[in-house]
Parts: sequence; structure tokens; C-alpha cells
Amino acid sequence: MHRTVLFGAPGVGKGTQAKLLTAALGIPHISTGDLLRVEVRSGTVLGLEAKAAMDRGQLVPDAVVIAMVETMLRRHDNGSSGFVLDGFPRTVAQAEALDEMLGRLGQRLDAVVALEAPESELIARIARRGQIEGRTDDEDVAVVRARLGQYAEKTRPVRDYYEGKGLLRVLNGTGEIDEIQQQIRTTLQTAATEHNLSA
Ligand code: B4P
Repeated sequence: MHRTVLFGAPGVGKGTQAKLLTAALGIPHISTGDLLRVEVRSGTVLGLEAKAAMDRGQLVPDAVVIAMVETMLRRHDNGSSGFVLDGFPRTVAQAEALDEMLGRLGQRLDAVVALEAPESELIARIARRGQIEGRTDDEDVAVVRARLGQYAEKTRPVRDYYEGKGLLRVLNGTGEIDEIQQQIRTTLQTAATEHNLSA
């Protein structure tokens, strides 16, 4: 069973690694960024509200993303062998809500893998993606700086939350994508073994 959170700053490689991991393990990839972009493209009321926040580099309100994640967890609560959460939780309130949701489903997290990279690398990666994919929140340097500011202020405390629960595993997010992927899988194997030993 792999119930994993991939955690880290904007541009650190959460989305990149989550796609590889979920394809290899055959489990759902739940990305709040991707879910919000679908709402934006569909022009829903939720999408319009989300777009206003995303275009300014702000976080979307907790209640909106918590409801989206709960829907996805319930949809995949069919005895499948876990999930990877990418971009959620991004606030301590979201982390607490996740614990409650999983508790209601009789589940708990197995590991939180935090990827780290220097800020200069994050800014360079996001700028590259902005040129390639034309994501509006990647194109404007002021918006990228706002996202990094939100991470430092609101998201980084989530790391302490999980460290306190003994779930946090910190990995270097710089280097070859495949090597980082291998390290994530090794880390999850180790976490699963420790988990079984302590159960
Ligand atoms: P996200 O879609 O989650 O965007 P992100 O944090 O910038 O990271 P992402 O996963 O896309 O990038 P990755 O690191 O994979 O969020 C977008 C916005 O949605 C947020 O700003 C917020 O407004 C809103 N939102 C989402 N979740 C929310 C929540 N829970 N609460 C409130 N609001 C929420 O990769 C970046 C680039 O680096 C890629 O182009 C990749 O190719 C490249 N890359 C990856 N690994 C690399 C490596 N090892 N070497 C070189 N390049 C690499």
C-alpha cells in the first residue's frame, strides 16, 4: 500500500515525479493543481474563483481544495493500492483536514516525501516551463515570486507538521529525473518496511 504525499516548493518536481510514480505503481495521481486547471479551462464558478487566486500566485481557499480532494479520495476508495497526492496539503489546515478525511475512510498516510532544490533552480525551471507550456502563473516573474512567498509562509509549516508525526522523508530534488524517481521508490520501500515492523 502506498498512500503518499509528494511535498515541496513550486517547481521542485512534484508533478513530474508523481506522474512517473503513479504510472509505475498503477495508482491514482491526485494533483490539486491539475484539478484546478481543469476547472479553469471548463469555466466553472469554482474555476473562475481559482483562476483569480492562481494568476496572482496566491493559494486557492482551503475549503475549495479540501472538497476536491475528498471527492477524489472517495472515488478511489475501492480497495486500490493507495494514491499519490501532489500539491496537497499546502497549509496546515489542509493537512489536518486530510487526516480527518483519511480517518473517516479508515486509512492513514504511509509517507510524506519532501523534495528540495535551491530557489534559483526553482525559478529557472518555472521560467522554462512558462515558455514551453504557456501556463499564465509561470510566465510572470512577480507571480512566481509570490508563489514562492506563499510556500515559505503557508506551506513550509506543513513539513514540520509531518516531521512531528514521523512521516517526513527529505530528498534532494536536483539532478536527473530518473535518479530522483529511483530514490523516491527506495524511500517508499524503506518507509513501508518500517511501517510493517511498527504495525
Ligand atoms: P501546482 O500545479 O501544484 O504547481 P507547482 O507547485 O508550481 O508545481 P508543479 O508540480 O506544477 O511543478 P513541478 O514541480 O512538477 O499549483 C499551481 C497553483 O494551483 C498554485 O500556485 C495554487 O495557486 C493552486 N493550488 C494547487 N494546489 C493547491 C492547494 N492544495 N491549496 C491551494 N492552492 C492550490 O515541475 C516544475 C518544472 O520543473 C517542470 O517543467 C519540470 O519539467 C521541471 N523539472 C522537474 N524535475 C526536474 C529536474 N530534476 N531537473 C530539471 N527540471 C525538472
